Amino acid sequence: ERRAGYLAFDLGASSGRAMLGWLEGPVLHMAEVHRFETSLIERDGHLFWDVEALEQEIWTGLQQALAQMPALRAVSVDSWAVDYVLLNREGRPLRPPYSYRDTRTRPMMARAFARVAPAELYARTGIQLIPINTLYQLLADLEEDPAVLRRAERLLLIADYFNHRLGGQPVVEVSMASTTQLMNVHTRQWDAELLRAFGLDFPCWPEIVPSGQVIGQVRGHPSVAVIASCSHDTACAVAAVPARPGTRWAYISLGTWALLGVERTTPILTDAAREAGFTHEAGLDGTIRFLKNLTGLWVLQECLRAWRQEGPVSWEALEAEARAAPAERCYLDLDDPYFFEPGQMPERIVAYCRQHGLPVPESRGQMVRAILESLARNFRRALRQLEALLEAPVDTLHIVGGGARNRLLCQLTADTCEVRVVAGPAEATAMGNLLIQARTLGDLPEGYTLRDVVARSETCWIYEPHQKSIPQPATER
Ligand code: LRH
Repeated sequence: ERRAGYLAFDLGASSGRAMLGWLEGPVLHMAEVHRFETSLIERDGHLFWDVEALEQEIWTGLQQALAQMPALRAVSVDSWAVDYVLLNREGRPLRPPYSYRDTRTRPMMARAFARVAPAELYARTGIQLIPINTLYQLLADLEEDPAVLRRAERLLLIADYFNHRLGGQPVVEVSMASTTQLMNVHTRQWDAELLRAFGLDFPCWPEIVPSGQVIGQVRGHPSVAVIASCSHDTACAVAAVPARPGTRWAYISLGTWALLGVERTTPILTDAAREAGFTHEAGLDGTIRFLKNLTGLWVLQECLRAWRQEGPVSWEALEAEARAAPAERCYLDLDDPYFFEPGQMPERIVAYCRQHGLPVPESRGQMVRAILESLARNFRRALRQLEALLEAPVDTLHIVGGGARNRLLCQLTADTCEVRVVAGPAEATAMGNLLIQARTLGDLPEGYTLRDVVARSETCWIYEPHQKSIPQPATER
């Protein structure tokens, strides 16, 4: 039996987890108590999330957590951004929520810009103009099924919806709200003028609450608080970057997506920032996550998924093969919409190479190498753009999230970007979620910030550019 602690549900695009966390002095301990798939449903050519199944998994995870820790103090859900659930008066979904990978939003950016110029939209929201944003999804709803928006009592984003199902108020936490592209970057409230301009001024918009707020108690377990930590997974991950004061640091939160940027207190709402595709998402404590959304491990994950359908695949063996493969043979533009949809990824890569006159990877190892090198090159481009916008160089690049475990990618990133990489924690999102809960309840030890606790709790690894030796630990434990 464990002492009192917190439960984080971290919902990612391919899997969800329930992580228990508890503090011993300034050290956070964690244990995974439940893991499940976050499966997409394909119906009539469209992609939806199975929120009923996910909710079942969440209640199962809660039971497992309570069995191990009866004195559980709080729970909080974080998830990917932009997708939403429309609720009826009884609080049930009016339909399963669409996935942002659904193609229905493709024509919607052009439609939006006919009403509000991109420069104006960016000036108001600070959000990168990409088709996955809630705004463009809602415009698709308006065209296809306007009645559904009129009937909706409430719109909640994915993590906020599950916090509500657990017993929390039906609110949207600010880091998540910012990703809709309908929140004003200055006031951090819904932008009423934009809602009107797009014909989206329905009564379904919930209150926006700050990060780290108690929003209720778990149904059936009144001693367990429901906390809106940061509902947006990337905001939790950035909150848990173990950055040291005095360094000029940037981060990549590296999972299915790669979110590369810095933490700031003031926006950079220039044409240059908009044209370079930088976004201003809301972070913990009023910070701004000035970052760029890049394709992360998605293409690799899809290759692995395809290969695993043919038989068992060992990542260690693949990584070794990729290390041994010839360098810099082929660059894939992983942000090309061509790679955006799921399915047949290895075949699509081959077709892409043929189409672009690139040497076709001859083995899985070569394909992995091409993907990782292409990622590192995209990181370099984004990092140089970022440094130009900041008018200052970055000296430390933190890689957090699952990608921090990918040693070859960390080294290629250090080499290609010519920057020191500090890799870890791989569990940044869950750590951020858990520590925001702890802080909300006043449980962080005196004199320690959230980031201090992360740095004490995890061993991170340093990759210097072109280093030949094995990575060194960067720890303060
Ligand atoms: C990463 C993430 C990212 C969003 C995308 C939809 O999981 O939340 O920050 O842009 O998913």
